[in-house]
Amino acid sequence: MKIAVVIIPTYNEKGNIVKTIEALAVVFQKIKNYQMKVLVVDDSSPDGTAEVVRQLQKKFKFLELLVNSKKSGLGGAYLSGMKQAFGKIRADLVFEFDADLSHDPAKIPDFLSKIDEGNDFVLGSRYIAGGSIPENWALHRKFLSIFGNLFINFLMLDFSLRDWTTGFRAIKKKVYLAVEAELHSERFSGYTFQIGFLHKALRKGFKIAEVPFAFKDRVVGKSKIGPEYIKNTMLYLIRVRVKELLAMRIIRFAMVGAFGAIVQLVALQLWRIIFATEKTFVIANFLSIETAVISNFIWSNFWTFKDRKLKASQIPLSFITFNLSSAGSILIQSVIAYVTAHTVGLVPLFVVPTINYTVDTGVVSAIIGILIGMFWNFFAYNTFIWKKKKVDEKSPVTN
Ligand SMILES: Nc1nc2c(ncn2[C@@H]2O[C@H](COP(=O)(O)OP(=O)(O)OP(=O)(O)O)[C@@H](O)[C@H]2O)c(=O)[nH]1
Ligand SMILES: [Mg+2]
Repeated sequence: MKIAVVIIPTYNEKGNIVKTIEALAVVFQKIKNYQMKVLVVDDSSPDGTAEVVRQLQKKFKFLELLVNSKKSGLGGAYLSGMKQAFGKIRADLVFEFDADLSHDPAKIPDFLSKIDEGNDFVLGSRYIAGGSIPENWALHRKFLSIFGNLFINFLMLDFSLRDWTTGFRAIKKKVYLAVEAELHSERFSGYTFQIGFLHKALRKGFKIAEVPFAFKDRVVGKSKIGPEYIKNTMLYLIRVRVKELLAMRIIRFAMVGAFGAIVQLVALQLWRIIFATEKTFVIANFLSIETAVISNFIWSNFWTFKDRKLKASQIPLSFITFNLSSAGSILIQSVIAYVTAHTVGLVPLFVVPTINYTVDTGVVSAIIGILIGMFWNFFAYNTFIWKKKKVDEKSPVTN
């Protein structure tokens, strides 16, 4: 029979742990297709939680205890607990479960069903139909909880999961094995462990499902969660998101392009100091474009296409091609501007009310021109300048 271990990290939960274990025992009796166990991971709680658990072990044979000599936060407790559960206890599956009765043990069979349906990871969710947060929570706490999770949905551009921060979870061994190897290299202090673990599992393509449950407020004992939790979770997510976006060539390309536009504007002001007259303005304009082109070329070579960096000997010819490609982009934009001006002309489309700004076909044609010009450039860079290396097909790119 498959073994499922409910891991309960505890720190000063003397007043809760008995009720929690008893409630789990009741649910375990109804589960027939898994051998259920509990592993309490206590960080030597000063209140003597471990001693209470030792007493309970006499009554409940499914109960195991792991005592860590020092407090290492929620992440540390779960890592040591999972190591023991998947190792010595030979679990196929673990649950993450709080000691404070916030998580409804009666939902455990629903998690198991989801696992049996082929999911690798199941989240107890407060934000899907059937789930809830305590009604008595203060408005600001409800607001933070709901919008915090919505914010994560938008940040990740992923709406398939609604409760990213839940601490009620079921995790298959293969997810643990895949994620754990990476967890050690990053210092997941305390509660960041939860969001980090989920994010990595998601990126590795595991099947993740949600089960609704009604979160209950702890009645006894103190919450260990502080305001730094929200900060750390958000910082972690923003950091990985920026990293993920910058790993995309097209994003780096767009950023270099946007920076080039700024370079061009600033350069124009500078060149105009030298070429100030109406006649020489053309020179200032040309030089500002060339300044931006040089900046774009350097950034593209050392950042956007850093994995296909040019050899010194290739640079002169590539730079000429780069200039031709940029000229092509300007040509495309000019043609689109010319064609729209001579067909539809400057037709007002709508007025932005508060600032009384008229959007006309000229603006639209400029935007379309820039976009097509960008597509052309990206295509040209990839095809003529920073060509995909032949060896890429055999060995993966390392940047
Ligand atoms: N072993 C161990 N357990 C911890 C540690 N920090 C928290 N826990 C346990 O982790 C579980 C969740 O902690 P809570 O403080 O209840 O945090 P929460 O449930 O997210 O927040 P609340 O809504 O305040 O209950 C509880 O069972 C805690 O006892 C720790 O450093 N070590
Ligand atoms: Mg709690």
